[in-house]
Amino acid sequence: MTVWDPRLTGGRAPDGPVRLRNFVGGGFVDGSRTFTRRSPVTGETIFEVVEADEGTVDDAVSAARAALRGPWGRTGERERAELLRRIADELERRFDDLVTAEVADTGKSLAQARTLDVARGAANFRAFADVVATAPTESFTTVTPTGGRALNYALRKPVGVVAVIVPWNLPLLLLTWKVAPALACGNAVVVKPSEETPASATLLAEVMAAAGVPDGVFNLVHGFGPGSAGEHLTRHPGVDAITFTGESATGSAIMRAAADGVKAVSFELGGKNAGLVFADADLDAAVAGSVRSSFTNGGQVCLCTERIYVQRPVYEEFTARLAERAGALAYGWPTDPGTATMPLISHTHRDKVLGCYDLARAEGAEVITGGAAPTFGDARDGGAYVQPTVLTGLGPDARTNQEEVFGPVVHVAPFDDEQEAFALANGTPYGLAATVWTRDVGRAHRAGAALDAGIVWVNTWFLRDLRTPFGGMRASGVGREGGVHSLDFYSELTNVCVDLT
Ligand code: NAD
Ligand code: 6OD
Repeated sequence: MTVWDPRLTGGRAPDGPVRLRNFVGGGFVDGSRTFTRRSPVTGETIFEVVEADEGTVDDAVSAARAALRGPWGRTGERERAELLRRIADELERRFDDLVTAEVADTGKSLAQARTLDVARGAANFRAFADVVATAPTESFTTVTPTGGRALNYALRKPVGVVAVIVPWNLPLLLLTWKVAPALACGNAVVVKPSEETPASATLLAEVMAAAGVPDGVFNLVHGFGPGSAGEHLTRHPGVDAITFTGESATGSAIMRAAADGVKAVSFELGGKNAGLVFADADLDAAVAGSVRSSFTNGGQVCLCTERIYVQRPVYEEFTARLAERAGALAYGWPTDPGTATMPLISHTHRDKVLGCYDLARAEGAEVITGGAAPTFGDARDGGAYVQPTVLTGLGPDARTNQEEVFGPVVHVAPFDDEQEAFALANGTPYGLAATVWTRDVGRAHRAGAALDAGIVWVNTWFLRDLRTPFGGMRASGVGREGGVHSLDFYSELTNVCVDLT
């Protein structure tokens, strides 16, 4: 794949759109049907992507099944851990190309693509190499009815062909977060990246081939969800398990498709995450942390806080300081050092987010900063930018405080005591992440117990240890991945019971 440098081209592909193809059975395959992808920075068409039809998806699943029947199906944990480390090495060798692809796909800053997205790609492979090489399995000695002894031990086996379906917000990070443990456990994968972000996944296929991943173990199909590659994959009888990150409504559709084949599912879904700022908090840290938690990646992280509740004595000061910092976030080209904002992923998503700003106003919100689309006077006016926005004045049941926006917007409201704060945080159908700012260590632990969220961060946000359980409760997901929890999803366990008498 040709990678081009947005620093030299102002976000445009120099020789017209780059063609991205599917990767099946160890090689790239073309096709007759294509779709295009526009740059979120300028609106230029930058990629022409070959859409996988039903036949291509079928070929990918067959290639994966064939790989499982071959030598790959007989590899041990240590051999697979070595392969994962070689993938991480190769990913680091292609680091700059992957950064370029990620920036082209999403419009995020080069600095973020380097330090978060692509760095985590390599880290994911190394982390699961360590996990699989060291994870113990259970064993028990059991007394038999005749007073003898039996030995029980659990064997981990691959689940089989795993479909990996991921969204557009952190494309390489989220894809490798699932591919790494799937391969660590000896599965073969068919991955479908978002139609919005096809480039870094295509480069990952090159990385896999160069690292020596056997043909058919990693397959890539491009396309959309319903009626396209996503649905063909989830309904395919040769797929054994589906791991999915994306919207809660899409999770429901995939669960229905998975029901027919009784396929295992792991879902990381949407959120409407709360931040709680107590009066005893370090306010400088709470303001800086809340700017990160609300506006990182243009607010397009499932873990972002879209609702902040602040204890009344510090509510006015916190809100004013947050709004000032949000209004001062630096616009710039993705390649400029210091760029702190980014376009939304697409013009469609920009229109949805601007619609949410209008809804908030219609519900009676006060817009403290932002609330519209910026203008630049250059090619970025063709892009998908919106202003970082801080709102106040709405009750907890307003749609603005209940529905995920997935953009750079946060609503701030006051509370009086801890019980009220915990109830407000828990007051949506979601349960992904919560962030608490306090100096009271007892309260920190009470928050961990009281908040209905898969992750509770105290005095920090998005601090990740890849060995920990990650996922959401209620409408935010099904199951947990991370560390040995990933091994649990990506393996089948056979308990072997041997009577030693
Ligand atoms: P989305 O659900 O629209 O799409 C995600 C993926 O699913 C894409 O590859 C898409 O093509 C595919 N898809 C869509 N419909 C499908 C169908 N019927 N069958 C099979 N595949 C289908 O999500 P998005 O807009 O790409 O991403 C944003 C959403 O993802 C937000 O809701 C966000 O909160 C969520 N998200 C959650 C996490 C998490 O870890 N909990 C992480 C990142 C993003
Ligand atoms: O850090 C991770 O492992 C992870 N899955 C992050 C998800 C971010 C959501 O946008």
